Amino acid sequence: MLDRTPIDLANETAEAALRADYDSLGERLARAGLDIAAIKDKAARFAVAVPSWGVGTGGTRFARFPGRGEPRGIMDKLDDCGVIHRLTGATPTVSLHIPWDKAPAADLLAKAAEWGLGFDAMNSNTFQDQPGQLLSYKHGSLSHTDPSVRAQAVEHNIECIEIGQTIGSKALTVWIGDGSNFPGQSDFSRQFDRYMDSARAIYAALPADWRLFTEHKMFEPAFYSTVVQDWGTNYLIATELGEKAFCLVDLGHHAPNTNIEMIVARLVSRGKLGGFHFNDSKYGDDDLDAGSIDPYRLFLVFNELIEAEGKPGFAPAHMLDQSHNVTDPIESLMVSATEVQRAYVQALLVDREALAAHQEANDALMATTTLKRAFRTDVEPILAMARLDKGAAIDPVAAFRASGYRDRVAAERPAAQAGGGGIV
Ligand code: LRH
Ligand code: MN
Ligand code: MN
Repeated sequence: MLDRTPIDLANETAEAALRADYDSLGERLARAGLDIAAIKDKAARFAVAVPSWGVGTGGTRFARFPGRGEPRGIMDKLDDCGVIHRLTGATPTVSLHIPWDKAPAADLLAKAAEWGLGFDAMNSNTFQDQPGQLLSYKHGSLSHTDPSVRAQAVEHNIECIEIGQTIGSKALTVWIGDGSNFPGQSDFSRQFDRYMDSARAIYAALPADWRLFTEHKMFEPAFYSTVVQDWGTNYLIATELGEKAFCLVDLGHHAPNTNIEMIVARLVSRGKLGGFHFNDSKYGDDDLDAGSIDPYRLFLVFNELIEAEGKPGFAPAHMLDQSHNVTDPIESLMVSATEVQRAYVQALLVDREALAAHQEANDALMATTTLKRAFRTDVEPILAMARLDKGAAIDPVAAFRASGYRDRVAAERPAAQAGGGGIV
């Protein structure tokens, strides 16, 4: 556990300076007609889910260098996720990956309750073979040429729904590695038809109050073509399946320079945006920390989301999906959750009336300046005050380091072996 004392102690030292910064920002925002308290309340309500697999040290296909006190299983992972939420106040839910996180529902619920956590979307896994698995996914899963492999993959997804129902999850995220490595290896149309048949079978098993998220990805592990390669295919899937099916946008799953905020706007306009896997990238699916490379792009995504706020049924799921190779995963996830929240708050500051007027008048310079003005505002005092109000940490990383949590779990959890590559 992580008791409150280190948080309170760290907060006591930082509180006076924070109050001064918050008041001064409040005055500045008031001059622009913005009420800082209302913005802070929205910031406090903002939440982003943590992926259970994110709290372990990641790895590349070349190597994995484990960190200290790596979680041994889902119970340790939930402890780490609990710490992230306690310090940031922004990550009340955890997204599980099956079968990595299989455990009795009562144990999962009890551990989550200790930390005040809930469960976000369930993630299925048909991109790896598991020990004891009957049929291999080497040549695909939901789109495999062999109907028995497809049936096995469908069954697995249905099992994920069933597990999710026992722990209060309300969504299933499906990402597949299916694709091809050589021109001619697969018939694009027949492969996609097979995928759709399988997806329909999964959709048919979806409870009435659940949503199905499908996640597109341009490449990897298949390097010539993937079955769900882009938002266009993803939109086809969600549209053909029905009203409970939505597209999930993982920021890292696009070609460099893709205008992701525009994809977001298109999906919003057709009511098919399901949610996000936030991360950042420079070259491909780098799974770098959200906001660490291009915070402006993250802001522009949130600019579209704020524009869409209030539309009927608009409730995109927010989740981090990143891999930590050189940092403490708990620290990275705390910083990333805060970066996502920061982009949200900055987007709240955009003067939308002025922006619309500049757009109508074709004043490109003033339109873009309107966005930049919001982006340039340092909203840290708002985020920190939202945390302080909740009893979370003004400075989560400083409080985490002062708490000694990593040393404590390093003593309890045996050191993991360094080894070959892996996706997480
Ligand atoms: C695929 C992906 C997908 C998986 C996760 C482990 O690249 O983003 O969301 O579930 O990685
Ligand atoms: Mn993802
Ligand atoms: Mn990914």
